Amino acid sequence: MAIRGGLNQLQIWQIPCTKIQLQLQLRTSPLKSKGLYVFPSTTEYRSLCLCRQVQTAALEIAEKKPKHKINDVGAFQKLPMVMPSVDILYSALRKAKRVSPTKGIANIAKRERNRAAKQLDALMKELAVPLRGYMENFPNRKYLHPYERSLVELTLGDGNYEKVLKSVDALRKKVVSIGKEHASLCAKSLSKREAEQRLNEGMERLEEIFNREGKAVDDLLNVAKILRAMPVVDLETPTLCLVGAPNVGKSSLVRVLSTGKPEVCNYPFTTRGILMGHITLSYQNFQVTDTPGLLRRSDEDRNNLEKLTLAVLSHLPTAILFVHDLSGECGTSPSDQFVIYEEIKERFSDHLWLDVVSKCDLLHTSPVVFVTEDDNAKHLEMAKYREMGPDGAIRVSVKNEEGVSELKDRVHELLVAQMDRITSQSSEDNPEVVT
Ligand SMILES: Nc1nc2c(ncn2[C@@H]2O[C@H](COP(=O)(O)OP(=O)(O)OP(=O)(O)O)[C@@H](O)[C@H]2O)c(=O)[nH]1
Ligand SMILES: [Mg+2]
Repeated sequence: MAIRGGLNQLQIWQIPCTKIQLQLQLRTSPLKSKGLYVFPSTTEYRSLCLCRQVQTAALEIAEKKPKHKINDVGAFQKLPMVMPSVDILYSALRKAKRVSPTKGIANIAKRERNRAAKQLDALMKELAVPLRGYMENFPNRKYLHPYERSLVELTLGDGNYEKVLKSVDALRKKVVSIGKEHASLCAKSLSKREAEQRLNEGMERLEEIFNREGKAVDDLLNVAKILRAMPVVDLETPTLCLVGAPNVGKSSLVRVLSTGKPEVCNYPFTTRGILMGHITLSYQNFQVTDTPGLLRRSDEDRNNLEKLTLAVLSHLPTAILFVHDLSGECGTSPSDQFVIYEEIKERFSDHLWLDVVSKCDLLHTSPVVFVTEDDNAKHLEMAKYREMGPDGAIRVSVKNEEGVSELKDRVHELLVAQMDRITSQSSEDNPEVVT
């Protein structure tokens, strides 16, 4: 928009420039009475130079405005509907064949070549216009909200979004160039028969290229489907994000706390994406997100599921409910969970935080003996963690409902505090809105 604004300003500034130039020409030119265009003399260039300066100044003003606004979340819900490539092709062929020649051409050959050129032109446009629409309406990844930018990268694979859009644009360009080439051949035909032949050739070539490369459009349709299915997040609504190692019971807790019904299974990485649930407490709405589990490893070794979790924590204003499983059931030792916990806590120290020790029904009966336990981790804090979890952690079981009611109360308090944060943040961002 800023670029367009800049161009408009330039155009406005150019009007006096052209007028000055023309007036000078009319005053000085010996040819003025003949109404011929005369190139301005050197002195007259001064006015042009003046205009250039003005233009530059105008451009600078325009450039000071940000060229693109980083969008809020929700871009995926605004993606255009993509038609399957076969539908585009058949609809285009049907419409093109219905195009009739310009009225009033008596000569048969002329009428036929007019019809052929018009039909090919129509086919080319019917194929290219939807593709151009997609190119214009699928957002550039760099102007997406950082959270959605990460989703594009992590769910589609790095660079795939751009790759698909590029293929669609390449197809559009081919359609335009082939369509124009054949429409022009039709227009040059010398007989009715030749015009018909050229028309058939052109249609066949366009059909062939669309059949061969239309997969790009179908890929784009899939991309849109995947992105549209991403959970909708409202940045103004407080969000609770459940984090922890795989298989510790995060999804089970999401089911207990919210409307979200994520899959629960006894194996790691059951949760393979970001899932949203909602809670209504005292007439207030809150969001809950379930995330894939995090393992003890460096960022370079993390899989895309773990990266999704980190993207949520990095880019969304969430409160964290960190889930610790000390029962030895989940597959990640308590000492490894402690390391993950310390790392995440340090990294996201500005987030509101609550700790939960899950599966406490198992803790009474089964002592924690875990084969991958680190023998060197004997210091007090670790020993305490293995017994109790972090200080202040709530012990919960979704099996016998122990601690669930306390957890709900604490989650409510946490989300109310998160709401206060969001409100004060938005009043800092828009001081004039506060009365
Ligand atoms: N005994 C007992 N088992 C539980 C409890 N909570 C969850 N489980 C079991 O733990 C296993 C993992 O639970 P999930 O909720 O899928 O764990 P998760 O952390 O979401 O797992 P991922 O999505 O794979 O990271 C399932 O078999 C659950 O039935 C609990 O309070 N007590
Ligand atoms: Mg899960």
